[in-house]
Amino acid sequence: ESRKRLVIGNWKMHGTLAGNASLLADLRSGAGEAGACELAVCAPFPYLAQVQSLLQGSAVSWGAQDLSVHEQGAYTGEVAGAMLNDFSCRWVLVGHSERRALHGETDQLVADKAAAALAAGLTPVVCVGETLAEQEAGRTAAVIARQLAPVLALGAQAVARMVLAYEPVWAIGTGRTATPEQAQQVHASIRAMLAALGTSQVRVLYGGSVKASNAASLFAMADIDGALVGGASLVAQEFLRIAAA
Ligand code: G2H
Repeated sequence: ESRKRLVIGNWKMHGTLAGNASLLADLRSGAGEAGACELAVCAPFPYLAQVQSLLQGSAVSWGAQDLSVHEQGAYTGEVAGAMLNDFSCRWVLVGHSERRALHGETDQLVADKAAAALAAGLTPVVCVGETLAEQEAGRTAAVIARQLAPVLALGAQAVARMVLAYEPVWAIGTGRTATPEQAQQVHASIRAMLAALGTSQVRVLYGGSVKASNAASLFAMADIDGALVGGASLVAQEFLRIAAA
């Protein structure tokens, strides 16, 4: 009945073969401490084979940070969902604010990528969040609703197989975290949209400067089902402490 906690690390464009090997070994051996929480890492494409070989059979699952909306073809530089499947990815982030802001991804493209992920048998982690200017203008709820509209339009059956992540852009990598109450308010509004669709079991993660020191107070909120963790996921003990929270 209740939604299982989920903590996903987003390595972003960080890592080396040697550094990953020690991080992954520490996660592998420490993952037992995660308890009732599911744990996963989303690594850069070139490292997926390494992640697969070092995490296989452990309590930690893995995924990618983006995928192409296309199945295959003349799309230089793109990576298809089926390719992620070849490396046993379970998850794929879509619509991270850095993709939206730096790569011009639109709400519709993000929804199309979520659909492409589902078609490939992957679980999309659909990220939404408002900028500082939008928040200050009191437009948070409207922005989240606009970003989610084409995703929810995919229908209840599709949405039921997704994970959502709320990441206020002003809290990403800035050290500024939304207060638990601020985050909870947005999560509750997302939860209401999901309930209207009849998908109450979808997990909604919080992201934006989550650390071991603030994770417990965020996870205490009724509608926060876990976290999408950037910077703090690059340090094994910090990441494991977030999961333990
Ligand atoms: C938000 C988050 C991970 P950080 O982008 O997706 O990053 O925890 O570094 O703020």
